Amino acid sequence: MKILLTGFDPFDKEKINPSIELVKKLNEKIEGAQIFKIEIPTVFKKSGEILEENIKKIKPDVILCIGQAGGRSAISVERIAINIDDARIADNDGKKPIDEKIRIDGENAYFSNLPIKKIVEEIKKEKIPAEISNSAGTFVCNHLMYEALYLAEKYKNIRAGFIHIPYLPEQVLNKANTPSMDLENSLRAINIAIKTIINHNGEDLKISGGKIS
Ligand code: PCA
Repeated sequence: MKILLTGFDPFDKEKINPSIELVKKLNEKIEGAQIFKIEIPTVFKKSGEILEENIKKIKPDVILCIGQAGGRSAISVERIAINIDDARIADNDGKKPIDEKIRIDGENAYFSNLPIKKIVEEIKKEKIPAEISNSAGTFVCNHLMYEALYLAEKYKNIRAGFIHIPYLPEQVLNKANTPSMDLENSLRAINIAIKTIINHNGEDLKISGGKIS
């Protein structure tokens, strides 16, 4: 099994992005699966283009994208990506699209086809906070997740999804009341997620990951 794993470069005045730090630290072989690591720039259009180039080259069975979600306290396994770019801040190329469709010929949204509930449960079993997220936002992470699922349909038989991780403790030294998670725990969580993906076939768990609002 080939797993394409992506992390982002730092953005929004941060010096570090835990997603790429974590990707670099993961083993290149996990339970027999080969892990191919790619750094993706936090740039709307380019992120999808680089992903597609690597899909053509590597022909992965699974695409797992990791991103930083500043302000979130748990590992968040994303359920859905929507067909819209709506930026509050500029990407690393200075672009700030507002209400632009990602793909004219794409669906309004795509659901992750990874076992998202099972992943959350397995991470929690190891005493690491994890949750389903019902929105990956409207910035570059949502864009990349949307592209991953659009391209998974285009290139066939690819499972794809996205996991957001919190800030690192060193990123919140001057951000009062902002949660963080150390790299060791995020790394353990993503390892568990990958093992769950490798060993899973069939239906996801039927347990709630919903929210009232
Ligand atoms: N997080 C941003 C983009 C890159 C990253 O790591 C996001 O959540 O959209």
